[in-house]
Amino acid sequence: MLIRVINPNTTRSMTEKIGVSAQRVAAPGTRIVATNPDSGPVSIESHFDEAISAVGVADEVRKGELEATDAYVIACFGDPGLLAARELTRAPVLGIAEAAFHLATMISTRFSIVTTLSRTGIIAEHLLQSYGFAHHCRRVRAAEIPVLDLEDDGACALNRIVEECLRAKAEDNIGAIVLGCGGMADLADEIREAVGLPIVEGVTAAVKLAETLASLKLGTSKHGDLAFPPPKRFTGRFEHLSS
Ligand code: 5HY
Repeated sequence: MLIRVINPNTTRSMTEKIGVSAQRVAAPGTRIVATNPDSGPVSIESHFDEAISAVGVADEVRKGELEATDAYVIACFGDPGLLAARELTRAPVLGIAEAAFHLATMISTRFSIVTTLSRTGIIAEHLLQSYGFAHHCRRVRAAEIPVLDLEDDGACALNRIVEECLRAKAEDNIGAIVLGCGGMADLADEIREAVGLPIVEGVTAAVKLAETLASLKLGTSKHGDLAFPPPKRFTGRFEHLSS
């Protein structure tokens, strides 16, 4: 099975780290290809970053379709371009936020999210509402760390995340915590150790759900709104998308 794990920002070191975490939990016989768009934001920390990164996600899915990809994972906690990506393929496409929400509600009645910046917390709140998980989530918290601090060992991002998780454990009356950034993919074990609560990490959650869907031959429905986009001409810098 071939799973293309797409990091929607363009920071290669974060893509590699996400790829290692994904391959570590993948079943024998599952090959992970971790990619990121050539063009776009080095980190996604605003609605604007999200909007631009969604085009990069679509480009990566189009490339994946030339390689007989069995499933896709969008490894950014805003699930940027998820529905558009589903239109472009018959394969299942998992967003790490959606995947984490599903698993968190199977192991706890209430969870909290710990993301990077409070500024992007609203994006997670919008997803909770649109996916129907808002009533399962107590709080969307932020460690107030820029995304790229996760790439800088000196930035003590881990300590900030653990502190916020311990505050959630003490104050939110929850049974689990969802990590709110793809760049936290390699931190789940250390955080679980330090906090003593189930920690749901989206990249690994999405890889296992992608394997499950693909092995059950459950792909993206092409009946209705996720059918392939109607062929049309695109102009200017998007002319290459014409079909
Ligand atoms: C992510 N940004 O998962 C989001 C996290 C966030 O570049 N990868 C990013 O803070 O919204």
